Amino acid sequence: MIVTRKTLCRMSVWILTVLAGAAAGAAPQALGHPAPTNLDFEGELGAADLPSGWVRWGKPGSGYSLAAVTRVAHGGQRSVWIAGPDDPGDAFGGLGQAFPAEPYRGKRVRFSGYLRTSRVTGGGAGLCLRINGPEKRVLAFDNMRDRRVLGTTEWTRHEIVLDVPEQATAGALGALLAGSGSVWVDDLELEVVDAGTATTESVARGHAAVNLDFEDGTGSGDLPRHWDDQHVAPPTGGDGYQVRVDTRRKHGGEASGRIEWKASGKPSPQQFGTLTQMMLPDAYRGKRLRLSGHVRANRVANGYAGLWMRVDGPRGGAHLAFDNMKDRGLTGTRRWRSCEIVLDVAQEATAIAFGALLTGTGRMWVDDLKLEVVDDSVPTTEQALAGEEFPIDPEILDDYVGTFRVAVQGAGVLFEFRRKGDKLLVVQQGAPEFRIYPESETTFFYKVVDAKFTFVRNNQGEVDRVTLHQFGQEFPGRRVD
Ligand SMILES: [Ca+2]
Ligand SMILES: [Ca+2]
Repeated sequence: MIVTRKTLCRMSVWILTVLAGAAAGAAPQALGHPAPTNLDFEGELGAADLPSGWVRWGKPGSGYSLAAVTRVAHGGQRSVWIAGPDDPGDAFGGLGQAFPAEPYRGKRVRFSGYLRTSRVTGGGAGLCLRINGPEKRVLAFDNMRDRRVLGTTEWTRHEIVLDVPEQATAGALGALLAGSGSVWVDDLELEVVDAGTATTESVARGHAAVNLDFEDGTGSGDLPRHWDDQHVAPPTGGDGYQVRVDTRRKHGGEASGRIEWKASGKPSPQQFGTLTQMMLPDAYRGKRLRLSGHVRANRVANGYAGLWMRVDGPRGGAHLAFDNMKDRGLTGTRRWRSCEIVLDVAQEATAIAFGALLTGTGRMWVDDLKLEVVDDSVPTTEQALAGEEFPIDPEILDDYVGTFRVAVQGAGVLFEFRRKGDKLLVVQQGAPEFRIYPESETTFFYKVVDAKFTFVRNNQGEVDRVTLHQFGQEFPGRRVD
């Protein structure tokens, strides 16, 4: 199978989490307030003793306390106090509110406020501002991830400056704590500023592309902080691979990221382990992006070690560009080697995923990654996994549209083929849509996985069957719709 249900569930949860940013754990509901309200916390207390107009952010039960307090305030009588648990893991706590975007469209806004902290450790305390567009797309985002407040500090003013695009539908603002300790929040303000005020948008890019040198310690489950081992690209994989920070082998600094096959026996050809980050593409739209870094391999067999990068498009996962170094990964035992991937980031990109991967057995390390815009003189490394594209008459795609049931290892798996202009797209049982590319008039290949379909006509010339080619096998399918 191309994608298992388990992978898909994890994938969609992960993508939603990442795209919506830290503030999305519990998205604030529209509160019916015309604009941000009660920003000095002097108003009446609302439900659960929260300041009126505000809702709690973060997962319930993650150990964060949140209260309006009167003993400490920057202005007036009251502030809000957020306290983190001793062992916060990757959870965060905070408070926020939604506001309509209309009054701010086409303008630059500054969200500022005062924070006071006591013994904050972990990810830190910060303000957060998010601008949403249609279909819950995040148009602009900054949660101060690169400049959070740590330790014990007196009342200090902090700010976020973002542009609100014309297509913005709503905004959300708030304050959060990711870690242990306490933060007090007071005297927040949202105001329109002129173009002379620089945006802090550059840090929204840092929202995901962080800890590229693996020096930032561990996050959950001994993973390098801010890295994930989820498998956001099909096919399924991961089980049997361990992903860790390694302080013994490193290219620079004191640590690297390591992926190792830990299970007994050999992984199947479709398994792999990854280090993954996702980021918003805004800073890179319309540009050519290079991911470079250093990779080291130890006894890698029946597979390879390398970097990977993918540019996602709208509609839940259609891939615009992809390269996983399948054609040039490291095998055997190799000292640190410089690797790179170059992809174009289309205007319609919605996310960029990147990292390192290991297939087969053995162990790999990755360190000192770098993302940078390059000019058109640098060729892209995008790969077509199964050959070159074949020019076809797009009208022929109509013959392939429909749903087919393919027999895979005793199970009937439904694949729906759709035409969009001159493109053929395939969806497997509610999974995200992937484009498949013609290598002949009847055979179409995935770029994201080494698999392809061949359509078969009956005596009347109607396409009533399809064959899935994967793992060196053929799986027959019949049209059901
Ligand atoms: Ca106050
Ligand atoms: Ca390092």
